[in-house]
Amino acid sequence: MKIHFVLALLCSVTLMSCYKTQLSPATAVNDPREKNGTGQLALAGVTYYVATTGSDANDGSLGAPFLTINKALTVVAPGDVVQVRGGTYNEKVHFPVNGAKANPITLTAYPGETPVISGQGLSVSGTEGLITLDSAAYININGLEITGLSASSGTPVGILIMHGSDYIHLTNNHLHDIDNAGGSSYAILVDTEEEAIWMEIDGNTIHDCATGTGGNLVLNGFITSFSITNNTIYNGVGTGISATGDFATNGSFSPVNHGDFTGNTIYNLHGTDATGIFISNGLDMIIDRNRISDTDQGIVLTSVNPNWFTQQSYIRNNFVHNCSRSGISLGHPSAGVNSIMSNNFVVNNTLLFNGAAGSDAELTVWSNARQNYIRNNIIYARPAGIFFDLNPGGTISNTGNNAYYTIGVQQWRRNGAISNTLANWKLASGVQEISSTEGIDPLLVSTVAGAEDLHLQPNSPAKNTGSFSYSGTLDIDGQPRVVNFTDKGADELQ
Ligand SMILES: [Ca+2]
Ligand SMILES: [Ca+2]
Repeated sequence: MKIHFVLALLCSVTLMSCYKTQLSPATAVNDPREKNGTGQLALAGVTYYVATTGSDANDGSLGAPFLTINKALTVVAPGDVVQVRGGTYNEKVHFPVNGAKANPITLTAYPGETPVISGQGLSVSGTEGLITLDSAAYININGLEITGLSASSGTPVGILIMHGSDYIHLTNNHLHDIDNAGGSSYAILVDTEEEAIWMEIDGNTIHDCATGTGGNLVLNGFITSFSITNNTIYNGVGTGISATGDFATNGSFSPVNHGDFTGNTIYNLHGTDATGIFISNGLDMIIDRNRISDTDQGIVLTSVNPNWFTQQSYIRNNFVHNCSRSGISLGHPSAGVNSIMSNNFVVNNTLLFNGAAGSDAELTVWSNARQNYIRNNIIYARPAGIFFDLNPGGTISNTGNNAYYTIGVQQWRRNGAISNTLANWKLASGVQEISSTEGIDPLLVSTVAGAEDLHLQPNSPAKNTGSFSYSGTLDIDGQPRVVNFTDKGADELQ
């Protein structure tokens, strides 16, 4: 995964060089700071143990474990590991000591056991985490169950990361029931005005959080070079994964930048525009190989804050289906001219039966989204659905090799007017759509409600009819993206 992230960044560097004449601010991609030293377990270091049968007067050895996680974290030095035995720990956890390069501090489950950090009965004052990392560095948190922090006032958070914490790795944790239904809560919240670098959030499971106006996995602020990969988020309220730029402490506006959102599975989230993956004011974002279904919106790339524009991002190889609003949306309906977003790539996605709630389309481009590149997608609309909604001011620089299909009436929409044929759509919109098709069933494995499978049948006409274009190296399954010739959609037949 780490290699994949680096490859993705290299790919981004290559593409940036092609487009640098069209970009103005913040085109620097190479971070001069070192890129290693993240997450390696130290070869030497003390392992301390915590158990519900322990005592904080003990020495923290396996035979004489501590009682509380917080006690263990006060004795650790860089390179040390804290292993927590199974059972429930009813405490708010803080890290008073930082790790160091190649010597992180690791808090992890004892092998084969499930420690639960429970917020049951604990109070919440302001924005407060069950685990808090404040100005922390080189910390790994792995394999913990984190649950039961709820409040009707204040903002409960499962894992809270603040104030520019760097080299933080959250892996394989299980977070659930972090609730403030009438206010806001977060399973994981990164909220920082100081730059936070090299964060990894991988393999976590988040579910059944009533987050109100908060969200499940939310990054807000000046965050550079991060990866959010292979997480599963389901059954709850609020956006699945959100990343939003914000003002830095020096007063300049800072986009979330160089982020990798790969291999996440997100479903059954509702609330006010609960979105599978929502990115605003982002630079060099890769949204690759995610599976999103039954959320309000699928993937949104926008610039809500007019102080920065989202650019040079890739939405590719994703399955998105049964979202009540758009499957993929670029831009913002009420965005101003200062938030123009450009040079974004929507390639090799498979969209099915989105836009059920009203008039939203499978794919929507709003007025402030310019010079977008839309190729190789399978867009399979509901019988009354709309394939593509291109709003006034929105522009496309390159479209083609898309497959449009519905068993109902074909509908493309440009500035509110409907076209019913690909030829009329091209005339009305001015987009190219070279080698795009209409009315040819892409032969997905299943479009049956509740049993959707967006892979291709072996004889799909999508096979070998895409064109290689910024599609990445792997398909939705992690298989090679190109076999003979690129297939349309997120699945490559092997
Ligand atoms: Ca192929
Ligand atoms: Ca495949």
